[in-house]
Amino acid sequence: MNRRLLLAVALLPSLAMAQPTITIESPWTRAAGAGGQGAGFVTIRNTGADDRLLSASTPAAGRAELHSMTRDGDIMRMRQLEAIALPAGGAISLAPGGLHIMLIGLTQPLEVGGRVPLTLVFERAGSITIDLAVQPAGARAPH
Ligand SMILES: [Cu+2]
Repeated sequence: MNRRLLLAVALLPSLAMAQPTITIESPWTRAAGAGGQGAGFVTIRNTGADDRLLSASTPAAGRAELHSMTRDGDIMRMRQLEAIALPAGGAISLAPGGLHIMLIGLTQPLEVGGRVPLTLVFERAGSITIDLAVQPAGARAPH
């Protein structure tokens, strides 16, 4: 390996760190009472290599799980996922009726206009903490 190539390889990790590869857009949730359940919705844009969302956590709930929702006849079924794949250069929307972050055992009421911190853990990008904006109960979109 010549000297110039060696230098280029040595610089790669710092270049990779300089630019975040994951951005979170429109993070929101719905109003809910303490002790109940909530759902977090975000759009995740990945400008880097293939990545995966592995887990989520928030001080506002005892537990946060990655869920999918599918229609089975007249019944909507939720299923826990081990991870959500984020293809390179793609964007994944977590939205009502589909993928969401289930907030189980709310430790506080989620009040309209409030903000709920949520930490998302990615396989490559590491941890990212954002605030979910609380929308009225039954809202279908951030605004
Ligand atoms: Cu769910």
